[in-house]
Amino acid sequence: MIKGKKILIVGAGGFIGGHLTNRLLNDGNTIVAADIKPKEYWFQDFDNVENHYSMDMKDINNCRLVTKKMDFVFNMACNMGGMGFIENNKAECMQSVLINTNLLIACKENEIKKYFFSSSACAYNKTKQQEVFIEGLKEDDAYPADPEDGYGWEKLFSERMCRHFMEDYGIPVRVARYHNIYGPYGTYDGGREKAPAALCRKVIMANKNSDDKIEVWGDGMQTRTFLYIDDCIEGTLRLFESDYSDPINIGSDEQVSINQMIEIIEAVTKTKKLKRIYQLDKPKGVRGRSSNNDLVKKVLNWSFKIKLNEGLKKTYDWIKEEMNKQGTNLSRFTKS
Ligand code: GDC
Repeated sequence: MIKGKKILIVGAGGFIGGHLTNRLLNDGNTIVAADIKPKEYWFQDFDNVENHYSMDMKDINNCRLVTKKMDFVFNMACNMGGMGFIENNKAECMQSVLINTNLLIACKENEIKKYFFSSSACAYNKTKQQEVFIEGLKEDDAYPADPEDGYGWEKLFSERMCRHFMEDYGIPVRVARYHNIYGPYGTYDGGREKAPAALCRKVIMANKNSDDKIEVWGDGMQTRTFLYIDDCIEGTLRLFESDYSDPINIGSDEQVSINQMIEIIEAVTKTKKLKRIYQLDKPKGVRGRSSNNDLVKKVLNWSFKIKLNEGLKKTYDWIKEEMNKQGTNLSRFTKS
């Protein structure tokens, strides 16, 4: 367990960053938290943390300021979202390269002891994800490089920058390739939401309006592995404490199609079967993506625990509660 350390979390106002802040704080660390979002858009905000709201880490001066005297730095910050966002905002996604680059330079100058970079399954070669049910992606499948355009290229390039900062300057790095993380305190509307939150929201709305149908992007046969946030945080911290410095999958073994995910949501919320309206012109991303977890099981002795039915129920309940608070307005978290 990491305890008694001074830790900077960049992207702390975001979904994974917020949960990580909570955990590291509870474990007895001193946390400095920074995010480009203004205070009102942070998903989680803790009093006993040094919070830097509206701080743009693309500016190296900000990186230099907040990395001073830190033991560890977690870079959870990037301009991102689900397929609806990353397919239509490639230039914005790629600019996150400045966050990682400037942070690494500042960490080198301020002699940080260990650095974490949150990469993505979008770094994997697209041609290996063209079938509905694929073998899980192994870490080597990122090369030869042909990642998701925009967002995936940024992740792959930044992974490599981490590697070279370690090789050339001796900064220990840890890099996780996250496979579609979901759970409470994340985006569920406004355009950046990923499939689990979007589908929960749509089922909630159908129930609220006594509607008998929901809209689904694509034909619903596309597959993914989704990982619940608590498992993600546990895997992340185990990786951070390990001596493994190459990129590694943090994902589940539970590969499902989008249609299966909707069935799970209906089952755990006792919703009667909704008619699916398939929208074939919406962003679909790769046809099939799943995480091969052989390496992570071997080097971290870690595997996911929370199954989709449990995780989706918790996510659904949280989103429902938030939507009840908001009425018909956009979520208070969504800056649109
Ligand atoms: O958005 P996402 O969860 O991202 O979409 C998964 C699949 O669900 C896509 O094929 C999409 O078309 C389908 N889908 C069906 N209905 C909907 O209402 C909906 N909303 C959304 N968003 N999708 C719907 C993600 C990236 C992330 C991150 C992870 C890493 O790609 O967007 O930024 O890096 O990957 O695994 P996904 O899984 O394609």
